[in-house]
Amino acid sequence: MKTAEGLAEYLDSRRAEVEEALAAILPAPPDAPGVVDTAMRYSLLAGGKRLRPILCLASADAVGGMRSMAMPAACAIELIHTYSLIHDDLPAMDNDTMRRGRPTLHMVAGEGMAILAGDGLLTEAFHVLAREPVSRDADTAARKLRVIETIARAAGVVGMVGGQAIDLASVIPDPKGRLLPELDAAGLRAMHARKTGALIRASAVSGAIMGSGADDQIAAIDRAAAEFGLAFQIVDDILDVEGASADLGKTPGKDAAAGKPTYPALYGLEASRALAQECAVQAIEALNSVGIAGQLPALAQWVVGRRN
Ligand code: GRG
Repeated sequence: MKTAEGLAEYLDSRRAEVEEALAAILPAPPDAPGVVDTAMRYSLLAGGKRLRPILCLASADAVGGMRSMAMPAACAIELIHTYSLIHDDLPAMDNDTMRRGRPTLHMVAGEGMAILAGDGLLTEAFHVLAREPVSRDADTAARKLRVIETIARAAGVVGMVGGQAIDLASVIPDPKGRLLPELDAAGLRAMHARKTGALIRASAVSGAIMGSGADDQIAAIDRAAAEFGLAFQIVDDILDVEGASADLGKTPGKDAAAGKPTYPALYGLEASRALAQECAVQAIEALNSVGIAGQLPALAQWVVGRRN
């Protein structure tokens, strides 16, 4: 495994590449009307950890592939992730006012434009996946198609949209009008596997596919990413309890205030931390089983220690 410093440098380099690619990926005016273009870029280019695209690139690296082949998928997933955050923040969903350290898009552009910016980002993601990498090679075309299927499944009702629907329906008022979580531990895990886990898995799997990974490598990366995604979510729940707004770039304490089922609410903070660490161990074991070392296992451990 690389040192912590090695991972930090790796994250910085990949993040810089992703920022550069994202800045160039959307159609610009006059092709796109300026008003929706501005709204899309406001949210897309507002920072963010870029965890999903980095995971995609790291997976291409892990199977010995070319990162440039995975960059379109990495960007497409960040477009989809950004759309999900814009829509999640809307008054009809989480009704949040801060995201990525700035006012949410609907606060500055209005709800209608925020909905359209989200729609635009989601659609452009599939435009990018169909278009890039530009190649006449039949094997590359087959891999692109497999990635489109993987990402569409993860983003849709089988994955993220389905998870969001379960989440939206998961808080019920009791007779005294208090909000009670409707999900037990298994239900919570299944909801997160769809809502945040599916896109994280698709990020890693898409990188491994575009990096020309072998099937056993892709399967192991998928198993590891499922654990990684759960660890990410548990830590997100912990940070929502412990985190400061300045670190998170969003409003902390919202889950508890909304009566939402969370890992700390179900297990307590200490057990939640142990659960996240166990997920990282499982992820690393899955990668070890096919001989994958380097940045991917280091990333799995990093996600457990993250502070934002
Ligand atoms: C609206 C269809 C639809 C889906 C929304 C992913 C999602 C579903 C909502 C996000 C709600 C949320 C805050 C979930 C916790 C985990 C999560 C996805 C956090 C945000 O991702 P980060 O931490 O954010 O990677 P950055 O800004 O760093 O990209």
